[in-house]
Amino acid sequence: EDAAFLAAFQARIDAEEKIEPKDAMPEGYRRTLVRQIGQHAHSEIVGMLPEGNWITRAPSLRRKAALLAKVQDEGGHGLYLYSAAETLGVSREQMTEELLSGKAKYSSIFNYPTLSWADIGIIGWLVDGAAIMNQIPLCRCSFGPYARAMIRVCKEESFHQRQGYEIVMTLMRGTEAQKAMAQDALDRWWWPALMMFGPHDSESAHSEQSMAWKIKRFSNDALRQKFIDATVPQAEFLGLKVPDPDMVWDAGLNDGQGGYRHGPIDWDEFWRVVKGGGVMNRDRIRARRKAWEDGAWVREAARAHALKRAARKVA
Ligand code: FAQ
Repeated sequence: EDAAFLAAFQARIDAEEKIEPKDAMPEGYRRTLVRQIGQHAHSEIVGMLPEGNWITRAPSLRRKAALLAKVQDEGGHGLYLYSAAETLGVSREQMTEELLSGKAKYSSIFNYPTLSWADIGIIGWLVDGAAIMNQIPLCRCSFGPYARAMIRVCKEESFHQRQGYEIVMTLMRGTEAQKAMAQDALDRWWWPALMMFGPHDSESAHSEQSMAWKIKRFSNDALRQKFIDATVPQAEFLGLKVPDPDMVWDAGLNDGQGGYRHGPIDWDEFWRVVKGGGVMNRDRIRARRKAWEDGAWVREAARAHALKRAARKVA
């Protein structure tokens, strides 16, 4: 790739032009997008599992219907994202094999277990809340198919966030046991939710180049900070305590607008979970492998049908 090509490409990015699948693009740009969109798709699909675990145990028909719809939405998000990645010349089979072999990552958050009904409320509120914070800027990503997929995804995520918040609000209006269940769920999910935004900027291998290419619009730390500042007042409103003894309001943060300074994040835990050592990693991959193997006959039937149609056209 010569310097003139790279400069011309960067000029298109700087002019806020969208890059489309058939456009010439640097190999690194293509690779970064395949990696990020593929991992994002895997996260949506693996992300169906923790909440899917509670569909049969939802406390009412109304809760069950909403949870079922939410989990189905996540499946849809995964499919848009696999399709967006496929426009870059990678197949769904390849991406799935990379997930099952452990080569491709998915979000660390989905390696924690869902232990009580309150977890479903807390996941909607925090995990979908964090996902929205990260994905709204992706609607302006320089790669057209990814940016367009994110618009619908974000609308659906905001419904998910509200259904989660409403579950937590209901619990907080309930008995002491229900309030304790909500607090326990917040205690377990708070730190993993902060880890969703990725390592600190100083440790983030891809951020600088991804921001220059306008794949990412904000750094990991900037988005984490926005999430904390939006979420702490919501916890206060609910009557919940954020499990961070070091959290303080700092009037100097955010260019003097003020914000919440957080305590240290346990990055050893983060990397352990990312590398496969979380409580649920093996279970999640086992479930995905079973789904892939059980679906083999559908892929074979679709292939046979396509071949038959093609043969009929020739004849
Ligand atoms: N977990 O250099 P960076 C959802 C990896 S929301 C695991 O900072 P980058 C909705 C990273 O891949 C969750 N790995 O990387 C939902 C890289 O490793 P690599 C999904 C992580 O890409 C809600 C290495 O660390 N959302 O699913 C994590 O510039 C409820 C170095 O990191 C997205 O994927 C992590 N938390 O920034 C579904 C959003 N963080 O690839 C169901 C799109 C970092 O070199 C229920 N992705 N790593 O092997 C992004 O915005 C970015 O990829 C970041 C990471 C911000 C996640």
